[in-house]
Amino acid sequence: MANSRFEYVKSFEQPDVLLPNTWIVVRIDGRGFHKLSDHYAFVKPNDRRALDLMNAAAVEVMKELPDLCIGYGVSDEFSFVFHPSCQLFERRNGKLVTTIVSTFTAHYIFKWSEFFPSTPLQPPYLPSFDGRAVIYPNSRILRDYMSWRQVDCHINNLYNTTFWTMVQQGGMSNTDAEQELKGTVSGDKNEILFKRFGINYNNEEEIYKKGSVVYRKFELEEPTPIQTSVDEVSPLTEQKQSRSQQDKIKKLRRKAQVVVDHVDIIKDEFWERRPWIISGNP
Ligand code: DGT
Ligand code: MG
Ligand code: MG
Ligand code: MG
Ligand code: MG
Repeated sequence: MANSRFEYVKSFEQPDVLLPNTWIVVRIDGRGFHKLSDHYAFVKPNDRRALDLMNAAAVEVMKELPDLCIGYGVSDEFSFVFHPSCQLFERRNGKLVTTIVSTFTAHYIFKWSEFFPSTPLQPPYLPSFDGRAVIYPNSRILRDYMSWRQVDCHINNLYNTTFWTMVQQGGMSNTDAEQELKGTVSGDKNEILFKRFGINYNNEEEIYKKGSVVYRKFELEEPTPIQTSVDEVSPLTEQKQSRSQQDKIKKLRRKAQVVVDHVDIIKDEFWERRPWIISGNP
């Protein structure tokens, strides 16, 4: 194999290593899920089976990749976060993204029948996902990224809930409902839901309002104030960590239970109660 006259082609491969000591977020998104959700008759605006299936696939991804510290999912997308200390695949962009995308897709398809027992998958409506990696230089910005996705979830869900209530319960046409909602703010939508349909948006299910967070659970007595700079000062300590220390941490992470929560990740409390997510230890 070595040193054949063809081997020069190897030099065409370009490096795609992501910057060291940065948070890596791989966000995947279902391809053409608008059509797919129609074909399999997903409940509008939220299909609990579809969301539970996304979460089940995400849990498997977290279990297979102990370097991941948290994931966040809404609709047909999921964001997976690697800690700045992550060295998986020498931090190669292509390797990280394709591994996440294919592992997620494999589990999504494998588990489909568990969540949709009477609706078998059928080509050409087979689920597939695209993915991209983005790096963030510190935990503040990483948290702003997570907050961005959760705010998006809230805004879209309030809109979709109001829209589909006007159509399904109010008998309005899609066009009329869309027209009436144009230019409205959150308060207006809450009022339409409450005054016209007796629905208090606050009582809607948390999974729809907040999306889904997946992370490893370690017991903790009480909240610990976050050191915002912990991930900025860690590279030296990371380098000093011995091989056996790193292996020990990996083992702990592998053993830990992966849980799914539907909670606020914008405020400090979530992160203060689970300091290991930002510290990466364990
Ligand atoms: P893309 O991502 O550019 O390939 O195109 P889509 O069609 O996947 O569009 P995207 O990702 O912007 O929007 C997600 C679509 O998936 C959206 O049309 C609604 C659909 N979807 C996701 N979750 C649910 C659900 O729980 N129920 C229903 N009925 N539809 C859903
Ligand atoms: Mg997309
Ligand atoms: Mg999509
Ligand atoms: Mg999407
Ligand atoms: Mg190989």
